[in-house]
Amino acid sequence: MSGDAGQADADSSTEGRRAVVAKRVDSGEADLAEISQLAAAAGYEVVGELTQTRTEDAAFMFGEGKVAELRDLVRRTDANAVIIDNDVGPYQTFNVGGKLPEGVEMIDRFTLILEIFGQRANTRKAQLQVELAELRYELPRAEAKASLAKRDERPGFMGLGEYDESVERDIKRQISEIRDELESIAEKEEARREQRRDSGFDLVALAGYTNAGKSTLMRRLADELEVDENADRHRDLDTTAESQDMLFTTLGTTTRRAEMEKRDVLLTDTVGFIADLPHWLVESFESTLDSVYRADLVLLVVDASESVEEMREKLVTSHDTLYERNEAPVVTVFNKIDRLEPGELADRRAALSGVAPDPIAVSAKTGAGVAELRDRVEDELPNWERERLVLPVSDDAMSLVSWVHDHGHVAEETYAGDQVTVDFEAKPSIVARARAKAADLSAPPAEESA
Ligand SMILES: Nc1nc2c(ncn2[C@@H]2O[C@H](COP(=O)(O)OP(=O)(O)OP(=O)(O)O)[C@@H](O)[C@H]2O)c(=O)[nH]1
Ligand SMILES: [Mg+2]
Repeated sequence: MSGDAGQADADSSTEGRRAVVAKRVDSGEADLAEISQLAAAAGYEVVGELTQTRTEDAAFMFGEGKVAELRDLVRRTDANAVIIDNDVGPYQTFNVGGKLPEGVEMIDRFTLILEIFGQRANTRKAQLQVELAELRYELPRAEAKASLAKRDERPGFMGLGEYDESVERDIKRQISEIRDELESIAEKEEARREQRRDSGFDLVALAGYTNAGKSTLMRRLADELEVDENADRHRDLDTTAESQDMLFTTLGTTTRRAEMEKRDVLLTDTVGFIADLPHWLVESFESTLDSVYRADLVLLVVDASESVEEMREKLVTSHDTLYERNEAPVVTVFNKIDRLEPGELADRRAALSGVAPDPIAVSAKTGAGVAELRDRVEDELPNWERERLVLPVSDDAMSLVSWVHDHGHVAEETYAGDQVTVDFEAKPSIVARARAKAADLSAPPAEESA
């Protein structure tokens, strides 16, 4: 054993998940900040770091000398996992793994993210999505194995090739079963959204990178009440305490009511984006983002305390993700302005005006700017219609008036003689329904007129 163990404590008895993080880049300087945050989110203590700038080695990803260095670092730090922030192929995984001390796990960026999602998937939907992603990760590997085995096979009984083919078929069958179940969950959610719209709610979704402050902002804007009774029950890691400074604290969706000046809004918090995810992983979690894609308004939250370059990159990726499917207007929210000097905010606004034309600056933490954000939400939501109904006073008319109160914003309600007049604003669909109900009130009952 070498003596220069650095800060590695021999008797540290934490959870016992100790990881060395490593990354290779073709040029420039490899940045380990994000992979380290992801590792922490998965519950690893990062005990060592290693980077290399060189072209990819086909057999080892890193240069062979670097792999030897990696092995020494793993020994010195007593790590039991190596997390590599590169797209490591199966062959490379096998080769590097062979050079490492026995029992040391090899993890890449995608499997690490899957691990986090797996640990936190506490709804049926989230679990299905994780399973789907895992199966989609396995499928090409199983296919490769089956075709290799088939090639080497000798004629005869059920050979390895056939066995591997049946594994492959099994994966495909499971994938299609999970897809079906996810689809039926999505249909139920869509029905629920429609029902909420019919009740006069506007649906607003929070989107943005993980750790931007979406959940904190949600708590700031929303009333205490959580509306998702049990359909898609989800809790943050710790709902009562402060949000954690950690990637992917929110995985499922939470919807809460938020009262604006006039409009009743249902606010949905959801999973954050992250860069460089392979398409199979993104697609597996697509339905989590349905509440974003199908909202009436999207608040795109960015951490304004990051550098202009980081913000730009994240804004561009977010817009790409959103614009593929989203039709709702998007309002950009610069969050965490409590961390900025006043001049810095102006600089960021100017520098990013191309990707974020008219951002609202807030601090979810201190509440600064949140009132302006509420006003902006109301301005940007699709317009309401104004209507005036004159009804003969009766029990039915009174229940219609209270329905109108529940579903829209009543400006005036006046009684004159045996008539009541309600002057109100509501969504066009609500106005149409109120009119129809009013027409029913004044028309003679159907049975008698027949
Ligand atoms: N200084 C400061 N910190 C903030 C602000 N808003 C959020 N944070 C902190 O940023 C971290 C992430 O906040 P979250 O609300 O969990 O972020 P999120 O976007 O929901 O993250 P995911 O659920 O992981 O996607 C937490 O440590 C928050 O306390 C803010 O306005 N100012
Ligand atoms: Mg969150």
